[in-house]
Amino acid sequence: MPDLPFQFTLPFPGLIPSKYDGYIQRKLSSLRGQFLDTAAYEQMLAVEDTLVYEVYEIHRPEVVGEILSGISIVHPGRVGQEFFMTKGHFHTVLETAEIYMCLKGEGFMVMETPEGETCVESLGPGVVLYVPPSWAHRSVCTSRQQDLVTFFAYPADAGHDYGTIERQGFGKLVCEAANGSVEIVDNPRWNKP
Ligand code: S6P
Ligand code: ZN
Repeated sequence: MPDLPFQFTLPFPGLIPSKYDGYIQRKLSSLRGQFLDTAAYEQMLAVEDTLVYEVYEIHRPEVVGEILSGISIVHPGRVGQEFFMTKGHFHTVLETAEIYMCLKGEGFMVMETPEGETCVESLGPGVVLYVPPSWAHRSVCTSRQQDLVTFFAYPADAGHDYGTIERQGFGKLVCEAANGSVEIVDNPRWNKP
């Protein structure tokens, strides 16, 4: 844990924090059930358990008033027509918001409420996104070459509810269209709340 107050830098080009005390790697196997094209998923996984995204965290005590921040890096790739993405989650303390700032790459933040309202916002360098309290969120990398790198900050006591999204999915998917453009489509397998 750093001395207080503390600072860190996000050096170019990698943007990996100069100090961090948490590091998470999520591979294809940890996203089972989330991609629409299950045949493409199984085929890809049989070849390699590809690294989909990485998270660097600057931890703080999980108490009211503290803020946890870090860097999320989603790598380019697709499963079938669907772009690589994070698992996505609600916060366990539902009424906690989160700020994201995109530092590099191209993509989207897919969001939805417990009542099934959906919203998809585009991300690019310099975009600051406010994820309101109660909105589940998932970041998606749509660049074919570049990582999607975002800085995030949220209440340190928020916690993560992954189970709800694992069961119901998100209402919107981010896919590559036949002509190569990016399209947002309805998820036919969404278990709408
Ligand atoms: C945490 C925050 C991010 C994500 C990260 C990975 O509240 O939203 O740090 O944890 O982008 O996504 P996920 O859905 O695997 O936690
Ligand atoms: Zn979050």
